[in-house]
Amino acid sequence: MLKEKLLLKSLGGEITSPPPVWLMRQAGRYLPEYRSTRARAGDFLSLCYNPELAAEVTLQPIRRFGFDAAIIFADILLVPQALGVDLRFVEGEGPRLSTISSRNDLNNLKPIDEIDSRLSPIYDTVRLVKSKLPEDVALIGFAGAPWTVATYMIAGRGTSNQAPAHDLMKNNTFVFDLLIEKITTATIHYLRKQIEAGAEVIKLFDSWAGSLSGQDLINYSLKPLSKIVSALKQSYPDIPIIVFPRGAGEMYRGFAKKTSADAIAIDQTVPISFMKNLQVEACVQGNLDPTLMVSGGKKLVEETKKLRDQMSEGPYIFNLGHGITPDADPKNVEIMLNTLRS
Ligand code: 1CP
Repeated sequence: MLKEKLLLKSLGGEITSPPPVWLMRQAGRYLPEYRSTRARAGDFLSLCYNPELAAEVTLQPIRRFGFDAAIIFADILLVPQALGVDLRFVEGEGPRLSTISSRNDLNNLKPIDEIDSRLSPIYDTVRLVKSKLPEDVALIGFAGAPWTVATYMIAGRGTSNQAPAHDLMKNNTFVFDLLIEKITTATIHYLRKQIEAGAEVIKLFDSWAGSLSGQDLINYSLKPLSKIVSALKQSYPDIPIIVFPRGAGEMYRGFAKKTSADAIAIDQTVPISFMKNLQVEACVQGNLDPTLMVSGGKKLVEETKKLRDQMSEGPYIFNLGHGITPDADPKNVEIMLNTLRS
């Protein structure tokens, strides 16, 4: 008989004790086994496009820690690359992309029906992981949200304030809107394929939502996310979706409902009392401070217990407020898990 997947229960609105737990960036440089597989692959992108090795690093944190979910090893910037953008990762610096600023740049992007020639290894990774995953562990597929992906396509790199994207939005709204539309369509296609390959949950990362305010947040975070959720729900009504408009602050309220997402992921700047209130509209995920995975100690145990206890009256998924960092200590992950599950 199939064991029940804790993550799917919470996403379905059930209250579970303990709550399901996984970590953003759970496959990553804080794990020696990841560093070793990445070295075998050569570089980060080669690892993403190698289904055997990408499946291996996806499964590493499951074997070591017994998380309730695995998240496919890939990156949000693979979609721009599939659309024809040049992409490389500079060691110690981050991503570098060819930029989009004009109608002509947009016209040079590939049509949606050509993106799978680049993305098909990711679907193979999904299939491979699915075939090897313990039966009580859920498989999460993901993509970047259109606004966040656009910030990288416009600036050509990660930026602290997303100024180039804001400039294009103001000075050439026509091109900006078309870019958002193009990414939205590509993302729907990409996520459908992940689901067909075996993804059981989808997460949408709007990592830079916090730099949008007022009507811009509605137009460029909420609306594209709603469009993606609604397209996926139309074809796959039973696949739960987690949205993460990081840094949305007060605007987290109503976000799950307005996008029709099943769960809302919350960053570490939001107080627990506010998070609790969101459990009436959806399942809530978050929001332990990732720095506690570096510093550990009494505070890690206290904050873990606080989240577990205070969030226990509604559907909840334990996670960090953002990705685990390369300087995190795997021992602290174990301390957190023992605290949560004791
Ligand atoms: O050196 C390395 O090995 C590369 C580090 C790394 C990793 C492990 C990058 C480069 N991406 C990833 C994997 C990754 N990225 C996953 C895999 C699944 C997991 O969580 O284990 C996921 C979900 C992402 C998503 C992602 N990539 C986001 C959204 C989430 C977030 O962190 O806000 C973003 C913004 C990216 C872009 C990106 N990829 C990598 C870097 C260094 C960055 C940030 C660039 C920047 O803004 O400077």
